[in-house]
Amino acid sequence: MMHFKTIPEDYVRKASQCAQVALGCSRAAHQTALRGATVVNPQLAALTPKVRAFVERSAALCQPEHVHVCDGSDAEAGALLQLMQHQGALKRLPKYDNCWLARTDPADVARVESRTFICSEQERDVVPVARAGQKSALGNYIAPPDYDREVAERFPGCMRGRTMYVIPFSMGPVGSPLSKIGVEITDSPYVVYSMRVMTRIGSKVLEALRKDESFVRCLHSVGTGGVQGWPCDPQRTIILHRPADNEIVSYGSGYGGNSLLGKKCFALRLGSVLARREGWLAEHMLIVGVTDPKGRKRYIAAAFPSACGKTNLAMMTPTLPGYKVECVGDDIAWMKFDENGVLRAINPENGFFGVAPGTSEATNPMAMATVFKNTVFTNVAETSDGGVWWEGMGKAPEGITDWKGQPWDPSKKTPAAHPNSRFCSPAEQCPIIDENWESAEGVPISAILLGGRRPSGVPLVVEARDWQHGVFMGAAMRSEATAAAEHSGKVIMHDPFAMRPFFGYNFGEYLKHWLSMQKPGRQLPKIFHVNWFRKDEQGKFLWPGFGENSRVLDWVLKRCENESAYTETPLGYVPSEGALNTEGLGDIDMKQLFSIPKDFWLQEADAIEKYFKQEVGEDLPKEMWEELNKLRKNVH
Ligand code: SAT
Ligand code: MN
Repeated sequence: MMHFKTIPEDYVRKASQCAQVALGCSRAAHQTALRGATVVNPQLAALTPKVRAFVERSAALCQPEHVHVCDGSDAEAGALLQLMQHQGALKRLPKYDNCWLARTDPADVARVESRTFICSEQERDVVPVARAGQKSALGNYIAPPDYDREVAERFPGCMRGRTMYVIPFSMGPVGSPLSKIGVEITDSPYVVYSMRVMTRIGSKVLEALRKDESFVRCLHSVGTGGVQGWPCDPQRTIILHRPADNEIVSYGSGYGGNSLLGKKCFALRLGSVLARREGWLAEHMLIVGVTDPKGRKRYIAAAFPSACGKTNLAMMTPTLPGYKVECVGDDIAWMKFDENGVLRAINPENGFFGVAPGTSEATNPMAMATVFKNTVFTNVAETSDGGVWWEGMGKAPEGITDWKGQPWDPSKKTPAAHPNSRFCSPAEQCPIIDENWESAEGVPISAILLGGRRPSGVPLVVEARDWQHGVFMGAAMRSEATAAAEHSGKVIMHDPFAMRPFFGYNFGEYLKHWLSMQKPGRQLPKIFHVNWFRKDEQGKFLWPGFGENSRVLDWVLKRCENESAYTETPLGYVPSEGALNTEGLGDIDMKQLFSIPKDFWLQEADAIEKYFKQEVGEDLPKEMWEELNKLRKNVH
């Protein structure tokens, strides 16, 4: 069932006649759909009836000139690149192997949370009761008639003169019991190419659909407007989710999470709803494998908000001797307890859509070894020899062109690369990609880290006393705003479980779902809160971070085996003196790094209380009040 109800019947009839022309056209016409490219496109007849119905209905609505079903082949990718070069959407970067630069419309540079909505019959399905009828910080509700109206106001005829691409994609390895399938329809070749990197697409997915017909319908159009090479419609951008019908509709933006609908829209917003229904967890978490000097390998999942160093931790080069870190994923984890009670995780993605600025040989050498082939860079700066540059990469060479395509003047203090500029690279290129990263059953998780950017008051690492306390730590997470969304300034925002922009349903219910994971026979991972970003009074970071974070992982993993000493504090367990290996680190003010200022924490408890009351109210599980009371009592 589709939800374009409010479109007048005669419109749909006319549109379908027109779409019939596109859909019924000959094989030869399909071959020319990529304008001059020699691509043999799978027949539309190869689509399952449900996919075909979705395609026909979308074509009727959007009226594209051509329909192209993506097979995922290299020839197809080559043709897309050729087409985008021709359109001025991509520029080759001759310094590297098969690397490309996209410059967006300056108004389309990040996720737009204020224009992102979840639709359901009842508002309370989406937003906690305390926010009924008001703006909520934990999700935007849209009623079904409004959803239909927003679609009807934007989509009719929006693909006129364009090719409509049909991308069958799998989140997770094709065929894994933990994986899910989607079909994204889009008029953006940039989206097709990026989806090819970020997910598994094409004929093998259609094949899997013949065995199990269910899929998430994703309809996307960049809309009409924008600048040369980057069509978009920032004034009317909207991102809509209808979990009950497995449907995502996005209009007006070509950027990241707004348009690559497998990522935040499917894997997190719809994913969290599916996970709750089916008894698993869809989380904004990286996954890493850590091997200790004794050769023991454990996996850790970690939730940090966007642009807080997930990619850096996921690809860390440990400074502690004898340690090895391998990467399973850098952004999203789908996790489920298996029949032995072990929590198993897959990375549903196939690539990295990482923040470029700050990435360097010093901070993330493995990312640097990953991104200079087969990569699309978006909104980074360009060097005169056809390479890329961004803030934090090292000394700026002469003759840089900034992300807007203008000669860059370093004295003007405007950044050369946009702070949310990104690389989009295949995960398999990462030199330390884990051997089990595509394992169908997922990797076993020993510990879960939670964290954010907290310049003051929050210690380097704290272990939760138990599962319930860990869930409270997640609920109480806060972090400084970053450039990944439209928020500005350095405000400290509540960001529970780093999921604030990604909840697909009522946050109170989400917490209950997490609490319900505790069942007899399950090996619950230990939960820790970490903060690499604490500063001293002069604004200098107290902890070196990056590869030195392996020292924290060392303590964490030893705690998982009860091998290292801890001290109880009002916040939870911290390393006892000497238990955190700081050998060779030089001058670190451990006292300040682990201090728990009473005034700060009383204020923090007040802020959490206010947030819980205002945003969640009656939907908050009572266990969270218990934990908040404990925190207050402990701090006093
Ligand atoms: O634009 S994305 O949502 O893909 C990136 C992020 O915010 O993590
Ligand atoms: Mn993310």
